[in-house]
Amino acid sequence: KSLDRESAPLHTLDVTASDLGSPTLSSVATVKITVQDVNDNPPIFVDSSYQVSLSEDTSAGVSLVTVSAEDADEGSNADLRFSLVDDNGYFLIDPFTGTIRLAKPLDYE
Ligand SMILES: [Ca+2]
Ligand SMILES: [Ca+2]
Ligand SMILES: [Ca+2]
Repeated sequence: KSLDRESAPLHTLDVTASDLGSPTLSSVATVKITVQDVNDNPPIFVDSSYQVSLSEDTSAGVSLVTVSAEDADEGSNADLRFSLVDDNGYFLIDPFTGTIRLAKPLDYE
């Protein structure tokens, strides 16, 4: 059946060889099977939405919120970078930490 590294990264099989003599003689060997990762899981945000409220006199550079995501794969298949989808110039996101900062002053009006 199908393998899934995320649920079972290692399988161990014991294999017996038996002869047909009398008495029957046998021995056992162990086969260890390591399942290598493929990128079959997308990153999942810890929270699906975040809400921030700030006044228009907030200084540029202030940290507003830090988003966080997890990925069940391993190695580069789980190495995440954050970016803004609709970049209107007001906000910056740190690609490594997920911290969103105000890039320039806001104007409520
Ligand atoms: Ca999998
Ligand atoms: Ca992944
Ligand atoms: Ca995987």
